[in-house]
Amino acid sequence: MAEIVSARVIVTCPGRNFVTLKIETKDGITGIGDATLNGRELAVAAYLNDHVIPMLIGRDAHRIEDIWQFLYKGAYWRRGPVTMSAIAAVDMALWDIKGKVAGLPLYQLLGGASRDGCMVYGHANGRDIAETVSNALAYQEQGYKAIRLQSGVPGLAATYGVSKDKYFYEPADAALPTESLWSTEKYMRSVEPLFKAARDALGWDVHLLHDVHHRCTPVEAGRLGKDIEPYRPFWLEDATPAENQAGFRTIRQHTTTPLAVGEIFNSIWDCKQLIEEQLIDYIRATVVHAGGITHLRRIASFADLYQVRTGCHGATDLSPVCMAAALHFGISVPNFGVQEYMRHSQETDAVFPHSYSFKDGLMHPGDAPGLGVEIDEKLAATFEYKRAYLPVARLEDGTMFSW
Ligand code: GCO
Ligand code: MG
Repeated sequence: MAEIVSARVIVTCPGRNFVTLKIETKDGITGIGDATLNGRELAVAAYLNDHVIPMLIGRDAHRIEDIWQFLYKGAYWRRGPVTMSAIAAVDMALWDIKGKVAGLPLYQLLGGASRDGCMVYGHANGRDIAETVSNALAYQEQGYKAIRLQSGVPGLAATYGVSKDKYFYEPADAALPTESLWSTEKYMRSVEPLFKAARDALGWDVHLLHDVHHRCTPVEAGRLGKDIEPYRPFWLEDATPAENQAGFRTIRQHTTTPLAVGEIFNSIWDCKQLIEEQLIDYIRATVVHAGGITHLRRIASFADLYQVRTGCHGATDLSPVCMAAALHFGISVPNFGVQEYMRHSQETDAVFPHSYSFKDGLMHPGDAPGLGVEIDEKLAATFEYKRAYLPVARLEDGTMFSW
């Protein structure tokens, strides 16, 4: 028995907001979990503080599955990003504790390494194709084997994925949502030339990815996938919103470009049909938003039956705690595909010292016991929470659209 004697929520903003749960056992062993839900951070903090922490005290930290089931079934209100992020934070912290008690890095408890490291993809973006391609070349020089390409669209003032800063793309940039204008027609004309220019400059020995960020209809996505097929993309991400899972049938009928989806999914039920009907190739659900390591492993096992591989979301709003958890998960599951790696700012890395590392395009979680990441609480306390929202998009006639 490793009795839980305390649990608390730490909110910090080292350049951006993060919510972290820290659980402590009677023997003084601590574990941490990421609970960050971009733009809705304090809802998860309140869910944990007001409704989860009182139920954790006195429980056995080793009973990870039982606590997961207790929090999921016991809430009566199932699923949803707030609930599932809170459960994920508890789950990560408990796996961290179990690893520390065992004296083993978490991936050893998950079956050991299935590969040398996790292939990650970096973000190359620019105001135009030339700038994006030159950034992509810089990633290639740093050893990245997979690179995501996002470029400004001629005729649109701003678009998803194009940063104001060369290295760090941080979309949650204002205390109230900024608005941008969107045109699918202008966008669709810009993607094929981007891939052509990238293949010409980078060659064929590097994986190229692209994120549509939910902005096409299924038939538009089918056309887009077909347009870039000659450049053999690794994946087309979030081609259309996925609430209607059957919508992906249309995309599949029109293109062999591999499809990835799921960064906003919270549960295996959000991707059941997509996986079962083999409508996607990569599932992007994450440790923090999809119920922790316990639930993400369930999703991965299910996906493996249908030759769907993992491709976890790894933007800057997922903290280094989530990144560590994703790498332990990724290095151990049989059907790993790729891991997104956007890199955190130096301030964030200082608040969350960690053992994971990047080398030759792969990342390794390191061999520190547990997750291999800690939180420097003193430093964290110097960065006060600052409300920050993601932008919204409207069509050129003012109609509200998907961002
Ligand atoms: C990605 C994502 C992010 C999200 C962001 C929202 O593929 O990395 O689409 O950029 O928009 O994480 O919080
Ligand atoms: Mg995305």
